Amino acid sequence: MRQIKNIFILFLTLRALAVSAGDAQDLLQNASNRVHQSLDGTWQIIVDPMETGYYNHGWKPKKNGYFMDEKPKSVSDRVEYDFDTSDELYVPGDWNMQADRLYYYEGTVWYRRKFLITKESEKKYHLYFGAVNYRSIVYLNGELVGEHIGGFTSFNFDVTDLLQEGQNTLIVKVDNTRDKDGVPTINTDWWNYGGITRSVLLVETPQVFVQDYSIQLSKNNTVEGWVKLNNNNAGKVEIAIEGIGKQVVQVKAGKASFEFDKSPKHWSLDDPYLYQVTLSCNGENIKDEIGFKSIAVQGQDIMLNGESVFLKGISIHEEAPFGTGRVTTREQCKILLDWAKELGCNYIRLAHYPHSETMVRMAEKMGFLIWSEIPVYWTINYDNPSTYSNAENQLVEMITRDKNRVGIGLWSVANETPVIDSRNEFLNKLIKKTRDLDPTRLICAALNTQKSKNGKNLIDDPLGEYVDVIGINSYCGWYGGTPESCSSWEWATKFKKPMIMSEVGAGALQGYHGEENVRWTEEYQSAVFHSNIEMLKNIDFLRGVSPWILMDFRSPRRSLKNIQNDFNRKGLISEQGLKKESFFILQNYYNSLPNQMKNTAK
Ligand code: GCB
Repeated sequence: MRQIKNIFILFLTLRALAVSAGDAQDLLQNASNRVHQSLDGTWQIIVDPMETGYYNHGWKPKKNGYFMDEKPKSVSDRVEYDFDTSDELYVPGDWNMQADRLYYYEGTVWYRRKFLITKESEKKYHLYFGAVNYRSIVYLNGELVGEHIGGFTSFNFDVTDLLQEGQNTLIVKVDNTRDKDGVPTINTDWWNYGGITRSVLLVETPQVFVQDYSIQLSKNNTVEGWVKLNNNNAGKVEIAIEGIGKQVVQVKAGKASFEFDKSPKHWSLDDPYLYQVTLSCNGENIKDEIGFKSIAVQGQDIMLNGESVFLKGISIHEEAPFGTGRVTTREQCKILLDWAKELGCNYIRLAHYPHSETMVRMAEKMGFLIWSEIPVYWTINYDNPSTYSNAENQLVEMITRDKNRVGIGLWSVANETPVIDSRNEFLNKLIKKTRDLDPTRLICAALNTQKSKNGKNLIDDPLGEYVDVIGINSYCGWYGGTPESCSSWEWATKFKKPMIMSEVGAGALQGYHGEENVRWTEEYQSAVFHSNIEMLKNIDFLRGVSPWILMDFRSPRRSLKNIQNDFNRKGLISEQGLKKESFFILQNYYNSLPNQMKNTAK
């Protein structure tokens, strides 16, 4: 009897371990191209500013919080919430734009989605979230699945054991409360859109499956890569690249490398060629489109496929056209990227956090080189080790998801951060981590400058030593100096490295006209662009520009009534899609420049 009891206790312990909450598991590579059920659509929601669904009156976590999705068992039973009769929100989407009462809301919203499944015993099931801002706790059928922090990266959980045949109830607690120790911190110049902002998928794989893979150009101009199976499993993976070849890789202890001894056609800005790739393992066929390029720095040049390039770019927030909040559809990505093409860009800076996989994939297919960054922005807490872990985790998640995206040329670790020891150390560590994870791309950060004694803008931030490419944000004519003064601004650098002017710009209300010296007019913005372009022409180590910004975007810091109305107005295009004069000024500048630069490297 005692033995049976012990076995029972052991069983309970093992079960508890198996379903215990944890951080998200290793990212499932290329989730949306695997067999899946979409959980997008209408979800039931409960807005919970007091965290009543989570804590009791003594602020202790409840055992029977909203995640239990309880129903009264009799008419006299007391259950003070009911998802069935509650409001609804669409997923993917931010909540701010879907309900007036949630416009400025920061706090917790509980999301519930019921779904049916026919469970197959030989399959594994993974719950995949494209992004949830900012903190999420996930429950399936009343059990805790896991948690995730960070608003712009993808994560997933293995839910095979918790999934039930037939009906399942998925509940996600989403909390976008700003946090001084968070990444980003409480202070940003963008809207803190809350919610399940990207798609949710229930992905099915075999028991032994391809967790992750990397396929890219080797130093010898061949195709090389590795493939990783879940849980250090062994197995065979067939890798087929149309036009290159096919091979079966025997994976012994989780991970195996491979090489195709053939030189692929290169992806380039003018011909963004992608190969059709299929990875097959235990009956699963994963389709991908992968391109091959080389990118390096030589002196003050950025070398793409061995040739020096000038990056004609624009900064973009993940903000949907027509004032509708976060980008959630392919069509919205297409509108933004078509505008960038029309502007004459060959490069985009996806600010200030990782954008969706859809955006990155579409951009590389259209021939844009991409700068992708994590929200280490302004004054995050550089002294707090857990802030560091959070930033590093977001970096790892960004690189893990996008390492096969040939369009990505630059990983940025930070934007406009103060030059202090703790920050130098923090960012240095992030740079080292980036290099370990991906030695094939360039590392950069957007920095500020200071005036030197002779009045030049001096690039001397100690971080310049560690990055490959120096990004500089400079707002001559807006935050300092008159528009006319910019053309005579001179630049000097302590580093023999390429520089990208990662931001430059001025605000204007589309359709507001007046004299050049009148703030907020299109004429003022145009004057700033004209004189800054003259300034840029004189910086001999300049290898790229991404002015701020393609389209006006929502920011709670921008409250000037009738002009800003909660929008940062530095867009070249209004949020309603109307182009300002400065769009055409930049377009003229870009049209006058070739993609290729004379190679000035010594
Ligand atoms: C900056 C920031 C960007 C802001 C911009 C502005 O330097 O990097 O996030 O939105 O200035 O408009 O002030």
